[in-house]
Amino acid sequence: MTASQSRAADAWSVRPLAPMVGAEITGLDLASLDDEALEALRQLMVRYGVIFCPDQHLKVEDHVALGARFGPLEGHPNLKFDTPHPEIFELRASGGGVADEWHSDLTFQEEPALMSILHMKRCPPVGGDTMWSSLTAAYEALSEPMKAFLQGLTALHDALPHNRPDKMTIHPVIRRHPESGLPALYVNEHFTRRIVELGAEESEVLLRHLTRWVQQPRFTVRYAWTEGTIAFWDNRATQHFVLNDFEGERVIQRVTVQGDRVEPFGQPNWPPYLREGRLSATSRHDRQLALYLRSQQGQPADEA
Ligand SMILES: O=C(O)CCC(=O)C(=O)O
Ligand SMILES: [Fe+2]
Repeated sequence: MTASQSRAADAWSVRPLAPMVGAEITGLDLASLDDEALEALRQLMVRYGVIFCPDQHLKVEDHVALGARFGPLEGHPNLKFDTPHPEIFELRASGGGVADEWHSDLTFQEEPALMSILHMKRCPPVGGDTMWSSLTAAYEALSEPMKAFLQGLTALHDALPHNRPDKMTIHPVIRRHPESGLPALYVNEHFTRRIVELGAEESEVLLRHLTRWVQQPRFTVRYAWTEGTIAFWDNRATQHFVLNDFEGERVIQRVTVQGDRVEPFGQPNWPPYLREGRLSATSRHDRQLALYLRSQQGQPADEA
């Protein structure tokens, strides 16, 4: 942090909540941040993966305006919400209906969200916590041969959870964080379907292992909300999960900052796995991958 940025953040108190991810920041007012303070906040988000600012109670317009200072905002590509502002994504849940599968947001897009800013509007007295996991810590804890192996691979992600399995893209399994330069393990159980360069059975076993690996408690933080808390998470280096364990109403509002192309860490270096020869009963396991690859070459999907 430069001297001028640290001045802006001097009055803040930053309390790490877990060794690998998450910090709570107090002593600031998100409704009146100057540019230096905004930059200091962004750097804290990159450093901690997710940061929480309690007692903010931002107005909707201020929430949207704050988000827009971090970059262009995006609405949700698949889900429609009746909210006061097109850039606000609002989730109302009464005893369930929350995102209780680990994910980074929107990884089925070529350019997945860079970060999200969530305002906890209403939360139950107990339950409905959200967890985050550090994908850089998850990567770092892998064995050296596994790290080297994964750097050569890419994975297919799709929007099946939003009933849009036709929306697909491929990302490197290990991504380089564009700001920290650190490698992050970039597969998640919600949107990642297939390791492109492995056979279907191999892919299934490896994805199961990796998506569970990132969920280990040692890589995570669990946050118990209070109303008016604003959270900022770095969607390039974390996954999150909401506990579906509460009674009563839980309302969040979120704005999402557009991301950019996912850069590989290392060099994906194998061709896609596509079996030669005649179709058979097991060909169905390769069908989605074949469809995607053909669509990229401009070939009609029905030939797969
Ligand atoms: O409700 C939450 O705590 C987070 C929900 C979620 O997955 C999201 O906003 O991306
Ligand atoms: Fe999410």
